[in-house]
Amino acid sequence: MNNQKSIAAFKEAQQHIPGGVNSPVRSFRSVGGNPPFIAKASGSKVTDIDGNTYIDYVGSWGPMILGHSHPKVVDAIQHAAARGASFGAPTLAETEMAQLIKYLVPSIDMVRMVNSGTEATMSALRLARGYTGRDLVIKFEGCYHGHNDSFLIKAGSGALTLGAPDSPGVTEGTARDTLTAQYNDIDSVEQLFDKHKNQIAAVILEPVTGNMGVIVPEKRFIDGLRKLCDENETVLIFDEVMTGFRLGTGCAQALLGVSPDLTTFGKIIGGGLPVGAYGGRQDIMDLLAPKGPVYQAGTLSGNPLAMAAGIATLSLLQETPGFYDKLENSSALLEEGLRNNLKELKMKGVINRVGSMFTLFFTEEESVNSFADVMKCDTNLFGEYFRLSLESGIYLAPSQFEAGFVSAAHTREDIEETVKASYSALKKLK
Ligand code: HOZ
Repeated sequence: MNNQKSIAAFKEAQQHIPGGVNSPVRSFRSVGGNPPFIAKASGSKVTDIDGNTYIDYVGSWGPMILGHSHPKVVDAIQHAAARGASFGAPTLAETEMAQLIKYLVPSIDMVRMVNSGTEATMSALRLARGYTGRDLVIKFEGCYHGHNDSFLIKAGSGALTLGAPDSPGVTEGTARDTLTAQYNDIDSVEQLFDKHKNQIAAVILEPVTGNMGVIVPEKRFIDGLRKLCDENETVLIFDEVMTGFRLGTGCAQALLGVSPDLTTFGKIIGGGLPVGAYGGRQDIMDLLAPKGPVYQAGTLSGNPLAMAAGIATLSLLQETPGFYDKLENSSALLEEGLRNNLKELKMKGVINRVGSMFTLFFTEEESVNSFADVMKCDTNLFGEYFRLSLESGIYLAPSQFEAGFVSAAHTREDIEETVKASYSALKKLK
């Protein structure tokens, strides 16, 4: 595979952008090799500046559930752009987006648009603190909620990938206000509630994790969180930036049968454009300025292009008959293929999948249900697998601690080709 142009581009980028990238995992630092610089994308595939085409399971880290450059989304963006890129004033599209989210997610009474998932979680936490008059927040080790100071404590995703789960630059005071518990371990949460009576403003989690790889919450855990938050008048925040509209139109909360008090969104609701949102119970959301005293604002919030792309995407998800069934079928086919590969080659590994989110963990363990399990994975082996996959035209997330995403544009042929390439890569690793 010729990647000379990408190699040169990365070298040049490193002269001007820290690490050559605008988001750390993209640098391939933990897996080795040179990141392909992407020139264009269509459907299930991305093409780099050297002309190599890959079957893409990154999907811009989640937003591209319809596949890249879906004609209806492109059309919506083009029309919106022609009417004006940004006004800093109310538009009809913002109300339409809010109505759509409320209609699809029953726990949302009111919703506020922002520009990224990071902004959404940051604002939701401030609101929870304003509502409860308390300072402390509980997050889970390995969960990632964007790069706000409060959440860069034992964080997942790029922070974990690059070995910096607790970032320098976060003040001691902020770190003190963030308590960490263990995912899928309700007792670890209960202990924190016992120790910090009437001081915990919020519990935040990825209801199905993606940022330490895919982990499914046990029923006792997720139901237990709801109960503990109710008993302690603490705000339960589901960070559905990744899972929102990925796991169904009702998001992970519908799948799990648990209603959070607040939910954060991003990715899919922007159809590939920068976006975020947070919403939930009326009595909490009413505290937001200008109605209430909790301040949050943004020049580009509710941006017309992002609203147009998001509305087009959400509309297609709910209007396309059997959309999520088809996605489930393609994803199940991929899972089955990967499982068969491991079995045939007599190799150890765990595949976790929920709908179109999946992770192949390189581990000797029988299951991966916790952060401790994730930490037992062989990241060097993953790195080798990643590079071999890329070499054969399969573009996976460049970290063991991330989810892969299947889109509606992935065909049976794409999946079969992926399974075949994965077999060859695994065989070389034996
Ligand atoms: N940390 C992000 C995914 N969990 C990566 C974002 C990006 O590099 O675009």
